[in-house]
Parts: sequence; structure tokens; C-alpha cells
Amino acid sequence: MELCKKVMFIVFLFALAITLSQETRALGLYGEDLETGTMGFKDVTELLLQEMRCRSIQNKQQRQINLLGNLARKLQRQVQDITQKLPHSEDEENLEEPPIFHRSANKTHTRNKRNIRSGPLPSGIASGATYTRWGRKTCPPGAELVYDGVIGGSLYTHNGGGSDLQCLPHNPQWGTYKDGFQSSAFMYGAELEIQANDPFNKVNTGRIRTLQDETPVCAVCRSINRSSQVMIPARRECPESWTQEYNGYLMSSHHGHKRSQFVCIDGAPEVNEGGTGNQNGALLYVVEAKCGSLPCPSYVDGRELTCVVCSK
Ligand SMILES: [Ca+2]
Ligand SMILES: [Ca+2]
Repeated sequence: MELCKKVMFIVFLFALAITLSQETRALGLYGEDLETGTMGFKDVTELLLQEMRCRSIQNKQQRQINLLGNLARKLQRQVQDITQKLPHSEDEENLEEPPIFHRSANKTHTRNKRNIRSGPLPSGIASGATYTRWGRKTCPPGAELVYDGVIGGSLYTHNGGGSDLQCLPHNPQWGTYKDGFQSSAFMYGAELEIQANDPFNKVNTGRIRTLQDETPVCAVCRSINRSSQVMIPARRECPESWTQEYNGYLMSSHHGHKRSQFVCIDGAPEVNEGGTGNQNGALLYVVEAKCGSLPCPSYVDGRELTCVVCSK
């Protein structure tokens, strides 16, 4: 019985060898030997086993290649997702542009072309002109308040000190200090000196109907989407394409006092409620035009000068 099984197994192998020999011949691997009949049964069996081992290895390799391919595609998708989520800097955008070549006498220089953005700038990038709105403690629409306060400067009779005016915050912070006067440099509060010629609107002064001896306020503003600002004296409107922040009247020191600064006080000022009374300090007077070198009749002798603050 055992012998019968062995014979049947050998016959089966032989039949299988003949079948596969056809395929092997098609592959051109051992065709010549088989055609010439120089291979024996043992050789054919050995070849068959080698072929099976070879195919097994190939299948295994193919599965590994497929697995690696899937992993590579998965990694590529993850890299693309991460790249899309990363913020693109301006430098990266510039690098996408083709370089520009410059040729001098004996050299060729290259630089990357800069992109010029169109439309409004994102907040915080190359925008945000700051200015002081003299006479008001709030900012116009489109501008944000940095801080507000009262106007300060040097005493109108003092030779030294700063000639400019300051917007002093309501809540000072002190560093190292020694109370009492030692250094003889002072900061005074400002006071309005407006009597006979009062051009200002009183809609923001409450019950106060005269501005004489009132303490003027101020606000430091940041124009959110505009990067330039300018104060234009003797104008109430801005040039075309510029935006008006506020307008008003020019004020400065009295000609008989010490020199200070021309500032544009808002046309409808607010005053500090706690600062009433004639205390003097840095005094502000409405500025009037004076003919002479100043071209008249464009300018008019004795007329109160306007002003406007514009941004772009
Ligand atoms: Ca006064
Ligand atoms: Ca006048």
C-alpha cells in the first residue's frame, strides 16, 4: 500500500512537471534543455521546486512593495496636509517668483522678485499710523484708542523745558523718585486761553459754555488700516484719496510768551472736568493769520487758522 502511494505521488509529480515545463518553456528559462530532452525526471523536479520557491519569494516581495507603496502614499498625504496648514511667509511667496537678473560692468546679480500686495493690508502689517487727537479723549471711526489724557507742556514764562506739548496719561506710573523739587525741569498742565475769538463747537463740553481756563484733553489714536498721517494747517478737508481723521483749529503759545508748538485742536473739543480755574501753565491760544510774508488775500489778516489731520 505504501509503495502504491509512492508510485502515485511520483506519477503526479511527473504530470505536474510536464504541465509546468510548458510554462517554463514559455518563460524561456529552461526551454532549451527540455526541448533537447537532456533533463531527467530529477532535474525537472528540482527545477519545479526552485520555480515554486522563486514564485513564493516574488509574491512575498510584491506584498512588501505594495505595503511600502501604501505607506509612501500615506506619508505624502500627511506632508501635504501639514504644508497646507503652515502659514506662508512673504519670503516664501517671493521665492516662488522667478529671479530678476541685473548685469553691471563685470558681474551678474540676481534677486528674487518682490510681490506687491493689492487691496487692504492685513491688520498689523505695514499699517497703523498713530497721531494725537488734541482736544478729544476718543478716536474717530476707523482708529483705535492707544490712550487718552490731558495736555502738558512747559510754563508759558519759562525759557527752558520742552517746546513741544505732550499728551499725558491720566494714570502715571512712577519709577525711582525723590519727592520735592531738585532738578528744575517741569511739566505743567495746559490751559486754554480763549476769550474774544472762540471758533469751537460746544457739543462736547456739557454745561461748560466758555473754554477760557479749561484744561484741554487729548487722545493718542492708531489708524488701523492706514499707514501714513499728516496734519495740514489752514485746511478743513483732506487731499483726494486721503481720509480725514479730524479737523479743528490751530492753537499755540502767545507771541509774548515762550515759544511752544502748533497743535491742531479738535473743532468740538472736550475739556477735563476736574481742571477748571485759572491756574495757567502751558497756555494755548487760537492762532490767527498775519499778512506780510504770508500770501494774502489767500490768507486773511487776523483770521483764525483751521487744520485737519489726514491719513492714508
Ligand atoms: Ca488761564
Ligand atoms: Ca481773529
